[in-house]
Amino acid sequence: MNQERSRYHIIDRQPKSEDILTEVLDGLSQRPKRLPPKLFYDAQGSLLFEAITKQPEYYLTRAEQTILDYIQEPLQALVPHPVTLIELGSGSGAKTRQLLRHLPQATTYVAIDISLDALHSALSALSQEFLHRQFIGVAADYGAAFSLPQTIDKNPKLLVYLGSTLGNFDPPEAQEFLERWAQTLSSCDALLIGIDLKKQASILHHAYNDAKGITAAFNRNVLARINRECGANFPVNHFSHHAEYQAQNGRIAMYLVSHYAHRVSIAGHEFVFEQGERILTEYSYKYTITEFQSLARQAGWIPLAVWTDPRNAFSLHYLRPFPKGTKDGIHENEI
Ligand code: AVJ
Repeated sequence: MNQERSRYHIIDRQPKSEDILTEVLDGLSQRPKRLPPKLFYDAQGSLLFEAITKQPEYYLTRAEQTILDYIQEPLQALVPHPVTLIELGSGSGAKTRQLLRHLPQATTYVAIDISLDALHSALSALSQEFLHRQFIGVAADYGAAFSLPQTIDKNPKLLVYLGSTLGNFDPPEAQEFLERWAQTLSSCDALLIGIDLKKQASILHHAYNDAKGITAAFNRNVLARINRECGANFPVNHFSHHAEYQAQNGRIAMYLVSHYAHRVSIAGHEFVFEQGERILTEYSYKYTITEFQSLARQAGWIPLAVWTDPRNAFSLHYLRPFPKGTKDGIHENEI
């Protein structure tokens, strides 16, 4: 192994335990009780998510990687030279490796992820493989008001948001999120985003109920994390994983179901659980290509290209922000 010091720089704006506690108390005070999906990704949760992506039922990651491989040439041609890649929710960096290979014009790579541990392991590996690029990590909640680090260069930017993570937002939130980035970026910049497609309910069901129970462990891990970080006493093994496709809303909904009636105390606050009561831990919205494109247009983006895998399971979209001062990408005086 090359012992050379890896060349990357990390800015730590990770949410602190107090922020996590506030969100937990807030979510559990709602009816139905809920917990935000970003809490899944502590060190253990990030590893469990990696394991999910390797399960035979979880087609999303493989389908997206298939698309990334097969669009190498058109993508390289569409993306500006040089370009700074900014990736939201970079996770293990497996797909980033593919992108960096395909995009020699990407001189700088900025990874933004909620997990500091995941950032360190991804950036140390990537920076040893790609010696002539600049690597910056930002440990932050990119869903909250987020600003890019001042230190990044003035190159055009490619915002990368893979894995269909946009699906964690409900459609109005997703639109707001996309609007915010359209405002932040300029019309020379672009967005590459992965979106899971609507499909047969049984395929979706199995993807979120894998036979080995990795998704169940991932779901329950959030309670273990809250016990550890917020001084709570959830009986973790007395909650079961439940995931279902709610076709009327086009989403997977994931819950933790309490086996019996009990009380949980969290930093001096008490929460009552009925037998069978559910905590909503995640939505994962699915779109058709036209549904996503119209959402993106309403948020200020022009869809320029879309690709799918051979099974039409997953889609990858390339978009650019409308030029500023225009609506629908058309100058007012052209209408
Ligand atoms: C990382 C949000 C894209 O919704 O499929 C996987 C998370 N949850 N299995 C998804 C997840 C359960 C995943 N995203």
